Amino acid sequence: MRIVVLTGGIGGARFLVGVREHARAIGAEVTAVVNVGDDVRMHGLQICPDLDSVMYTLGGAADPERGWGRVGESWVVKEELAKYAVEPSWFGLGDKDTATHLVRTTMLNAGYPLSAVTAALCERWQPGIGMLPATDDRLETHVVVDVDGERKAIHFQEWWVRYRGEVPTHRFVFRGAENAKPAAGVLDALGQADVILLAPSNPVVSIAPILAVPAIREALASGSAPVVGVSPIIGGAPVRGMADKCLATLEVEVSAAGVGRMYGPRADGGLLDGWLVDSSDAGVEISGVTTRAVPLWMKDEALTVRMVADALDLAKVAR
Ligand code: GDP
Ligand code: FO1
Ligand code: CA
Repeated sequence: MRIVVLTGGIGGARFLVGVREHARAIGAEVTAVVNVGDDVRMHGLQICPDLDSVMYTLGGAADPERGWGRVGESWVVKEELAKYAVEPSWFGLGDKDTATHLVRTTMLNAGYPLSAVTAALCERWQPGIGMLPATDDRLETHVVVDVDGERKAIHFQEWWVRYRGEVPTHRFVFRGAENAKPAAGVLDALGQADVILLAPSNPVVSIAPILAVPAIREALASGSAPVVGVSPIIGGAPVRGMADKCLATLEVEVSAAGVGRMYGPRADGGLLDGWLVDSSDAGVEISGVTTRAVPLWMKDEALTVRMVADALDLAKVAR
């Protein structure tokens, strides 16, 4: 069996730990297609937060408390940059993490596509699954906001890290998406998939930028593999992160039903055949989508494996 997972950073990464474990048990092959909308160039370095969250988490090196970057990190580079008073001062690069960005940027500058660079980085981290960026092309999430009485588009990282999303926010724009092509390997993975899972990642800034690549959206819509999504919203709130702020901007209800309806039924131009919601959200109904309620808190690996097994089980009935 071949499983493809569309994913963002930490929520998706934790889900993938369960997918990898379950896949080992049933002899399945896993490919993650990872959001690149968060990617940003800072101090001349190309930073890919979601790819790194997935790579470090599956490599056993992620910081579980902070939710991004490396465990046991030190901050000498950040402190030294601050002494030079260089901007952006609001964005911190850990020392260990910086080595990753140096390797990545050197390879990108030498002409390697991001997919090849990611494969090279993964030789060290051995994530145990295939990891592909959604696209090798430049695709960045920008956010239209009002700051100092002026309406402008800022990078997603500035919106989140500098302003914590606490500025009047109008919309999200996936710059470059329209002309972006799926990265090498993505269409093959989707075409050969027996099931496609949408991780419980942020629907607005992690999953939507992947689907903004026209050929990826098309492959999901017209492919034979069932698509099952896992709700990142439990009891009307995101477990952590900014999904509530993002959904509010789109005027989508912050609920498992709201996100499920936003994704919509595949039979009707949407994405989903199946939608997994938390037990506490039992009773959610979305026309044209098979829903099921199971525990969705990824408190440990065993619970996450159960969730994954439930998602695969739902895929069978959701065709
Ligand atoms: P990011 O890119 O680092 O923000 O991470 P993702 O987009 O992959 O995941 C963020 C989402 O994960 C948030 O919207 C959370 O609600 C969701 N999330 C985190 N932990 C859990 C959990 O235990 N269960 C579920 N269902 N969702 C979770
Ligand atoms: N998040 C912060 O809140 N502050 C930071 O200084 C910061 C730096 C950073 C550097 C590399 C990286 O991969 C992620 C980083 N993040 C930081 C997390 C990131 O802003 C977001 O949480 C993700 O993009 C959301 O997926
Ligand atoms: Ca993200």
